[in-house]
This record gives sequence, C-alpha cells and structure tokens, in this order.
Amino acid sequence: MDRLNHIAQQFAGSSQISDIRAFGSGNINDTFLVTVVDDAAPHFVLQRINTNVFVQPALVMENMRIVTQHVCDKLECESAQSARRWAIPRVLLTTADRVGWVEPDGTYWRAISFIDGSQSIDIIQDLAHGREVGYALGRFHQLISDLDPAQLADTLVGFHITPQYLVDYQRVLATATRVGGVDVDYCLNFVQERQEWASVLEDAKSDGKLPLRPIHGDPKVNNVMICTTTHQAIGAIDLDTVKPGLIHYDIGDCLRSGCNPLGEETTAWEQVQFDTQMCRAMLTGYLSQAGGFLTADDYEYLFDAIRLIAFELGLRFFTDYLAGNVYFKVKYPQHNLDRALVQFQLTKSIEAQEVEIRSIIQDLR
Ligand code: GN1
Ligand code: MG
Repeated sequence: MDRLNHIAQQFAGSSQISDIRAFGSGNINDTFLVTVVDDAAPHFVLQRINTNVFVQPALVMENMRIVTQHVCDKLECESAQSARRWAIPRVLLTTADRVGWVEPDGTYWRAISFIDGSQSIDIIQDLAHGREVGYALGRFHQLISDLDPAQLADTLVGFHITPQYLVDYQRVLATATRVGGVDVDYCLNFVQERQEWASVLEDAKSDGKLPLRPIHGDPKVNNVMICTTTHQAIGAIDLDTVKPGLIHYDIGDCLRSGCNPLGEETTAWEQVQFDTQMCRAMLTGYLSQAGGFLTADDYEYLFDAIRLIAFELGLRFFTDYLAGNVYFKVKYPQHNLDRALVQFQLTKSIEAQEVEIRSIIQDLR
C-alpha cells in the first residue's frame, strides 16, 4: 500500500490522498480509484499498464492525448448547440509534467480523471441502458470521425484481426498440453467450422469496401459511463485501444457485450442468448449519432461484425486457455475456457437469429 500511495502521489501533486481502492473489472491492466482531499476533483483513476500486452505504453498515452485533445476541441465548438453532457477522461500529468510514471521495477503507471457523478455498470440493465450504451459508441465515433487515423499509432498490432488470431490459435494448439475433455473438443470443433468465414471483415477491408477509421477498440458495456442521476451515457472510457481500425470491430464488440443479458462472466453458458430486442435498442442509439456517416457497405457488414466479434473473443479466450492463461487475467485455471464457451454460445445464438438481426438492421437504415 505504501508503494501504491507513493505512485499515486506522483499524480496527486499537492493534494492529500485519503483512499486508494481496486476499481473496475478489467482483464488486462490493474486499476485503482484514488480519492484525494480536493473538492474540485475528489477522485482520479490510477492504472498500471500491462506492458506484456501494450509493449509501448508511451505510444498508448500519445494516442490518448491526440484523441482527448481532438474531442475536447470539438466539444468546445459544439457546446452551444448540444443539450447533453459529454465528458472525456483527461490524462493527468505527474509532478514532473510527464504522462506516465515508471517504477524502479519497470512497471508503467498513468492516471486519468474520473468522470464525476457517473458510474460504470458491468451488465446491461434494460433497453434504456442499451440505447444509452449504443448512443455512447455512436457519439464517440461521431466525435472522432474527422480525426485522420494516420495520426494514431498502432499500439496493439493484430488487435481484432480475426485471421491473425486464427494463426496464433493454430500455433498454440500445435504445442498445447491442455487438449482433451468435452468442452475443449466442443471449442475445437466450433472454431474449425468457422475458419473459412473468419476473414470476412479483413477481406472487405482489403477489397476497399470498409475504410480504416479511428476506433475505440473496447467499447463494452462497462466502458460507457452512466450519469448517476439522469441515467444517460455521459462518456466512453478505457481509451487504451484507440487506434486505426474498422468501426465494425467496435459495433460488434459493443453488441456482443450488451446483448448478452447474463454477462460475459456467467458460468451458465448453455443459457446464453443474444437478445435481439436489445440489439434494436443499442443500434437505434448508435445510429442516432453515427447514421450520418455510415455507407451502404458499412450497413452490409453489420451482421457479420456482430457475429464475428463474439466469435473472435471466444477464440481469443480459448487460445489463452490453451496457452496457459498468459494474456487475460483469470480467477481460476478454467476461467478462460468458461469465457470462451459463453462467447461461442452467443455466436451460435446470433447465427440462429440471422434473419431477424438482418431485418432489424434493414429497418433502422
Ligand atoms: C479486455 O481489459 P479489458 O477488460 O478492458 C480486452 C478486450 C476484451 C475484453 C473482454 C486490450 O479488455 O479486447 O473484449 O477484455 N482488451 C485487450 O472483457 O485485449
Ligand atoms: Mg479495455
């Protein structure tokens, strides 16, 4: 705790720290909420960046700076017309004016502001919450839609490139020792049956149908901050994965997270279903903001995006299980296998409801 206190103090400046506690449910970084004696900004978020995943944390911070600056400038111009509050976390500097703090053991720490009066919710609550989460992604995309993606570094090479995850999977599988058992066999078959189709978005990208744009990268339900009084979405957090990509990764990720009412951590995987009513609510919220810049091709690939990102996350969890849990944090040895089963069941449910999901997309166009 002394050490944590010492690290937090680098970002707290002259404010006195009154509390530090573990915060959120991230699978990669370690996150803490720091409370300080300061009426104007009583909290901030302190994070240890997992440098096994983000090998160049300084570039992550640089992307974050570019995006937050762009959004702040735009919000300032818009503030007269916009009735709704929208906030973006600010990068806090150390007392030496740096964006990060490196400990003697090499760990990399950074701090960002906490959006006051808001909360992060892990599991979707109701249709109104779904619409807000969709709205938040649309608002975020709209705010960065005029930012040149070439300004952003690729801080996580291969992120959301499904064919690359398949290559990694085959490599891990070739030497895996954890093969065997009903669940593993099920997952092996599940992946096998979908290998051919898994390049659908990357093929559309190569064919020039889907352009690279700046994306969030991880717009799951709990990365949308909800106002504690109005219950409206007031910001998108976790900007580590902001980089050039396909907005389809984001849309797929947001929906696979929000349209699974049991949540991604459930152990009742056989009961997992994709909720199409929620899908309609989330897309309605999304398109209210982003509809203006989606092309006909963008719409054409929405269904595939929803199906693919659920499948891809299942594949990533399964691969990590086979590799011995080296990427995602786990609470028990089978955790990543259970998570994979959830995402594969969700994929199956999306596939079974293809006609309905496509007609929702058609309706909202
Ligand atoms: C990871 O760390 P967290 O929870 O914000 C992962 C996402 C997954 C998510 C699943 C950089 O995000 O891609 O969708 O877990 N982030 C990275 O919960 O791999
Ligand atoms: Mg994240």
